[in-house]
Amino acid sequence: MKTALITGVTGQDGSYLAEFLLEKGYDVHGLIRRSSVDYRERIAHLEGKPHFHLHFGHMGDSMSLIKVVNKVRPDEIYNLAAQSHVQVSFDSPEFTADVDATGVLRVLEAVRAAGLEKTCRIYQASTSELYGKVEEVPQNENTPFHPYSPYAVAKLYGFWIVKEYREAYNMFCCSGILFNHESERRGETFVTRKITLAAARIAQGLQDCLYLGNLSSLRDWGYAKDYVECMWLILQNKKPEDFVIATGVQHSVREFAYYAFKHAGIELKFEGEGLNETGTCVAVSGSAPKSLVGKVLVRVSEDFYRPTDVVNLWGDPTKAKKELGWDPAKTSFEQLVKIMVDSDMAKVASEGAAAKVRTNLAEYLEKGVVK
Ligand code: NAP
Ligand code: F7E
Repeated sequence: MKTALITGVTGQDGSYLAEFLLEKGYDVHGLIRRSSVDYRERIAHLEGKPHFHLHFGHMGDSMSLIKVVNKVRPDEIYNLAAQSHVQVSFDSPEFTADVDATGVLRVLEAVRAAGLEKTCRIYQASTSELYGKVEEVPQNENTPFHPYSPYAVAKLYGFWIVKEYREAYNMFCCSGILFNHESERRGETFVTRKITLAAARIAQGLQDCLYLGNLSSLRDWGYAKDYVECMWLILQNKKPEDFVIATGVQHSVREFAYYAFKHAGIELKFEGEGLNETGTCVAVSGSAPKSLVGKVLVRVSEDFYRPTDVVNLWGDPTKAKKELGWDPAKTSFEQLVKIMVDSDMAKVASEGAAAKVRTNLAEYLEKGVVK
């Protein structure tokens, strides 16, 4: 039985990866940080399983990482822990650098301190944000990096330190350069989940309007459940190498909103430009209230614009397809939107009025202010 350690196990990807590795017969260990509230919703269903174990630690604390790596002595480490929100990285740049950049170094050094550098394989959660202010479209493993946020700059250090340890110490450590991947478990302040939750709340009369930032921003969105398989495949490869993981299909934030609302029974028409663009309901179907017709349901707010925004991400997954046999077309964009909207329609229906309170809190958190 192989042993894996996942940092960031409570996150979107960590929870899917833990499920995936347990199904493969791994002994799975996860790193969690202490919090004043017990927020382990995404892994609650795994707790108590005989091959699932949790350890306290923090990416900013070398001693805790050394202790956990030494105790678990993993065959594989998946380093997924990060301050992963790009907007938040402008508000907390130093913390982001400590966790997302130096944190990677701490994990690599913990492996060396435990004397596991010859046996332990390490996956680093790298990101398409490295391409930032893109110099080529679509982006592949040879596209130059141009990071465009404190988050991306921190992740660039992570990418290079992994490469450096691979070359300097002959360690099997690799980066997956993953493009955006979403799911029903996505954090509520990332744009896709913010949209699917709002579509569900508006369709059920619990929210009046959705405020977004740059509607023209383009992303290559995949399904997180498909992407964790690739993390594993990267570590099963013969040679330690870096891979772009993407679907090869690009859509705008506006298109994501259009399809999400449509699936919730609300047909939107977008008009205007920039801050004056609006999305108006022109028809309804299913159980969506007829009173929505004619109402502006999507507006643009400057609050959600970023100091520098990455606007043209589009990945080329050819290498992963050829060398790892990974299928980038397993879940289509339309299926992804459907999975997320269906899940949020059910969640909002079960939460009722409480869903309204959560809307406000999520918006304030993203703006960096809690009123
Ligand atoms: P996520 O849902 O935000 O999860 C982040 C995880 O990191 C959570 O478990 C969080 O713990 C943990 N964490 C944060 N700071 C920590 C610290 N100081 N010490 C210990 N744990 C800490 O992110 P995700 O979407 O699953 O993404 C996983 C990784 O892939 C991240 O590194 C992200 O930057 C990267 N990535 C994501 C995407 C994407 O589209 N999802 C694309 C490319 C790369 P708490 O639950 O306690 O907060
Ligand atoms: O923004 C625009 C926003 O926050 C996507 C992380 O997982 O993927 C994620 O980072 C786009 C940006 O994700 C709103 O300006 C418009 O252009 O969903 P997001 P992200 O910044 O792409 C990468 C690959 C990671 O590595 C990260 O960890 O959407 N946008 N209006 C908005 N974004 C948000 N959040 N909220 C809005 O209202």
